[in-house]
Amino acid sequence: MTERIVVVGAALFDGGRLLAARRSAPPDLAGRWELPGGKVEPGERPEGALVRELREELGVDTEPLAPVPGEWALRPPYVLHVWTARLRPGSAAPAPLQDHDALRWLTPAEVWDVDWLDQDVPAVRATLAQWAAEAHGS
Ligand code: DCM
Repeated sequence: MTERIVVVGAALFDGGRLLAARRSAPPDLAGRWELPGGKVEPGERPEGALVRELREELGVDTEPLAPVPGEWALRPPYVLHVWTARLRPGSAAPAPLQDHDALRWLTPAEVWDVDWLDQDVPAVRATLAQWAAEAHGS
């Protein structure tokens, strides 16, 4: 049996908005939007991978907050997990340094305005459910 490899995506929140990143590569994913992140390396914790990937791809300093319950299938052997995160005080603003060519901070009303990767859609939906629950104090 092939080992599964976790890709961790960030639900990065700032000022009540969620960051979406448009992929510039590979060609089959280019132009579609994702929760930015990447593969967890052997021996690495998912939240460590998240901080590393966001620094590499977006130049930001982030604090992981909590996992969003769920696991979503990507192309085998990859599966997608999501963690909420926020910018640490003093972090630079995110910039599309690697893998992306556009970024958007989405209000709750704007979340479905972007063309998310198919596999990110259920993950974004789960993130929104958690976001709504937090907003209502539960
Ligand atoms: N991926 C995805 N959704 C995300 C993040 C990544 O479907 N939110 C996929 C794209 C790649 C793989 O995971 O096939 C690894 O991502 P990366 O190339 O960013 O390391």
